[in-house]
Amino acid sequence: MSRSSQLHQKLFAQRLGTSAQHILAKNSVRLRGNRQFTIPAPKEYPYQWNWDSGFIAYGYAHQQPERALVELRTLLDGQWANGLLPHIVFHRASTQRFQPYFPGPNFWASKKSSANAPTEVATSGLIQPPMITLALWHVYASLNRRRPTYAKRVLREFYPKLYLLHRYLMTARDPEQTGLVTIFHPWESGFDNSPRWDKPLSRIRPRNIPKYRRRDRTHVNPKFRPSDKSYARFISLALRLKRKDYDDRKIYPLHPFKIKDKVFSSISYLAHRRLFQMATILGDPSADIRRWMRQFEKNIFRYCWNAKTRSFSDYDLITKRQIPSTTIAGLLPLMTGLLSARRVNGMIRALDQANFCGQKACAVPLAPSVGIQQPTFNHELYWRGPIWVNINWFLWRALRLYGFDDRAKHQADHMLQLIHDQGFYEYYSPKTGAGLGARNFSWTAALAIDLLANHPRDRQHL
Ligand code: 9WN
Repeated sequence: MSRSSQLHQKLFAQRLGTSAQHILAKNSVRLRGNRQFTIPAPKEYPYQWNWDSGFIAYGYAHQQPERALVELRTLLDGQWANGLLPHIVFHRASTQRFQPYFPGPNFWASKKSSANAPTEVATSGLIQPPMITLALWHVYASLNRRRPTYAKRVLREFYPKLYLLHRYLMTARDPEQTGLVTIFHPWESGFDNSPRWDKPLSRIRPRNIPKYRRRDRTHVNPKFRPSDKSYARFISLALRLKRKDYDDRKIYPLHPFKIKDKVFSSISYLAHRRLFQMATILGDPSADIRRWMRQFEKNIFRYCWNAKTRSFSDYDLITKRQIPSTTIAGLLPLMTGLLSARRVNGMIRALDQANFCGQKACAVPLAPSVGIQQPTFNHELYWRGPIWVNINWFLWRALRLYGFDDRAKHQADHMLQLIHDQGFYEYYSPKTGAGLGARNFSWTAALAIDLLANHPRDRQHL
């Protein structure tokens, strides 16, 4: 590489890294008692979201590990006594400072509904994938290089809460003991509006819903957001959970949306592995964690592998069938590292097809959330086609894991270039490459920092 192109790349990385740090700093909210959190995006998402904070902590970990710890500590302030880590924590400073959000703290009524809910802060009654454990491990690893004694103290502080969270996921959300997590609501998946949920959602007949006003279309173009029909079903499902006091034992027998989510479960599995490493370092490798791992290793194939599509399906506990849907999520269990070389190669080939924006079929060669040849594909509708940075980051990690280094580098280059050209958006159109949804989106910024730090060409800079 010539010196001038090296210099160009250095400047590119510096500029992008600095802008990303700037977004995280601007989206950061200070609370009392040394607590801080980062809103996912100004206006649209004014509180603390669970898996967002996990991704965000990855970004902080490189230069501000202490800030990463504060992010995760502040998230854990919302943890319930039974281990549930809510998908939104409504810190009071946010309520006072920002626009109203629906469904907000009064809708969820966490304190009134459940004795398990924290008394100091209001939360939602749903969960999200446990990125927190992966993020904490990432912060620990970076601290451990310089301050091993302190790093171990950090593990000791976080471990009991993380263990409680994993135990909740593997008991209340897996009474079948499959090692796969049951979600009760599409919002729990993080892939809220994905066609993965169309079929099970079609069973939901919204009734007894008090009048509500959607706020999610105030700050972003309404055509990017879910339809009113889907929204009514989301609200109806959330109300059913509240009416059962968020008590999993009451919910489980009759709840109409019970799905073993292949992506949530894959993230949980990776998180169990990190939890197990933490437990070993602390001298208490719990047999439970090992059991959860073994259950997943067997059952992800038993319940979710689909030989016809040669990818993974979600499993509907009500129909006792896989949910047929071909979205990018079908390839994400790649990240577990459990697949045979034959399966991996088949899935990488699928990624390289036009359907997933290979063969120059899209404005950028990054994976869209739904294949562009699928009937449900829409290039700008939330989770139904756009390119998300977190999904492509997962794929980038998977490519590295299986040794596809050049392919991974190519993926990282395109992600960074897209973010550089368009700005830090919530998602991007595969058709035009344009940034869509919320602007100044925190996890896009945080994962850009992580990509830059892991990217060979920029290793020395961040
Ligand atoms: C509902 C915050 C969250 C993400 C989700 C994403 C979206 C919320 C919404 O925003 O969900 O939780 O209002 O649509 O789908 O993954 O955590 O960024």
